[in-house]
Amino acid sequence: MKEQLQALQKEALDKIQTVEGSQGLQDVKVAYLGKKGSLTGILRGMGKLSAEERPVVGEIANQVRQAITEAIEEKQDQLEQVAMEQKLAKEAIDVTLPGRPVNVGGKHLLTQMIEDIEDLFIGMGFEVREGPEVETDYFNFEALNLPKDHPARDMQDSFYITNELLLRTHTSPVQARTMREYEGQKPVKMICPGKVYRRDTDDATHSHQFTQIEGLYVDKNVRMSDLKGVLDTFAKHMFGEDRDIRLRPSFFPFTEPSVEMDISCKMCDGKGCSVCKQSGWIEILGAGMVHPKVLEMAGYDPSVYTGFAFGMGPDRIAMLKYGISDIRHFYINDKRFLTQYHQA
Ligand code: FA5
Repeated sequence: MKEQLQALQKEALDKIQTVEGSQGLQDVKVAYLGKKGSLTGILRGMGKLSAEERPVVGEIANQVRQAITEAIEEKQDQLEQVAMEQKLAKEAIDVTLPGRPVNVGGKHLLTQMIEDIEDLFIGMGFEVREGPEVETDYFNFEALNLPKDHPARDMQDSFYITNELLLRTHTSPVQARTMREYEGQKPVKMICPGKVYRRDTDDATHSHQFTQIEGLYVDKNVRMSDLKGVLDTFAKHMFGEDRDIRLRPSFFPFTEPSVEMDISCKMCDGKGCSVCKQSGWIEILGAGMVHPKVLEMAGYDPSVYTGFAFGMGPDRIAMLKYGISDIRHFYINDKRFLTQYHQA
C-alpha cells in the first residue's frame, strides 16, 4: 500500500505539472482528492491493514494528500499569474497612438440664419414671438381675409389634419394671434420665425417643409415707406451693398397693396440659371400693408391704425447667401454638407 501511495503521488504531481488551465487543474484535484478520487479509494482499503501498519500508512497517506494539495495550490497561483500577465498585455495602452477625433455638433445653417435675422430685427425694436405649427383653419386663413372657399387658398396647398386643423402653410397666422393678444389697443412690432408646411413638390427651390420669418408692425401712421426702409436695411445686412433688390406688385389677401421682393441671383450674377429659373432674380419674401379687414378682425380700428407685414423664406435666403444650389441639402442631414457651415 505504501508503494501504491507513493506511485499515486508521483502520478498526481506529474499531471499537475503538465495540466493546462484552471478547469484542467480542478479536474485533477477531483480525480485524486475528490470523494470518488484515487487517494480516497486507496484509503478505504486501510481497514484491511493490521493495527501496527495502519498509523504508518495513515501518516504516509496524509503526507501524500498534503503534497498533492500544495502542488495544486502552487499550480493555481502560477495559472493566475499567467492569466493576469496576459490580461495586462492585452489591455496595455499605446500612448504613442494618435487620438480618435471627437465629432462636435454645431448649429444648423438655417438656425444660424434665423438667429442672425432675429438679431437684426431686435436691433430695430421688434420682439420675437412664436406660434403653433398645428394651426386652426381660422388663424391660418380666415383671420387673414381668406374665408372658406376663397380661391386664393389654392396659393398654399395645405396638409389638413381635420377640417378645422392643418399644418400651418405660413407664419402669417402669428400676425392675427399677436394682434388679438394686444386687443386692438397697443402697437405691435414683432417677428416670428418657424417651420411651415405645404403640399409643394420638392425641387431645387421648393420644399414641402421649410422655414419662414414673419414680420408685423402695426401702429398709428405706419406707411409703405417704413416697410421699404426695413426691407432695404434687411437686404443690405444680408447680401451686402452690391446686390440688387426689386419690389414687384403682387397679391396677398391679407395685405393691400402687396409686393414681392426679389434679390438678384448670386449663382449666375443675374444672367439666368437653374436656381433662378433663368430669370436672374430669386423671390425671397412677400410683403404689404396690412389689409384693413385683417386689422378690423383682430380688433384694431383701421382708421386709426395702419401696419405693414412681410413673410420671408430663410431657406432661399441662405441658398442665395452661400451659393447653395438645392434646398434639399438643408433637410437630408448629410454631415458633409452641414459641417461646412459649423461656426467655431
Ligand atoms: C406667404 O407665405 C405670405 N404669408 C407672406 C406674406 C406675409 C406676405 C406677410 C405679405 C405679408 P409666399 O407664399 O410667397 O407668401 O411665401 C413667402 C416666402 O416663402 C417666399 O418668398 C419664399 O421665399 C418662401 N417659400 C414659399 N414656398 C416655398 C417652398 N415650397 N420652399 C421653400 N421656400 C418657400
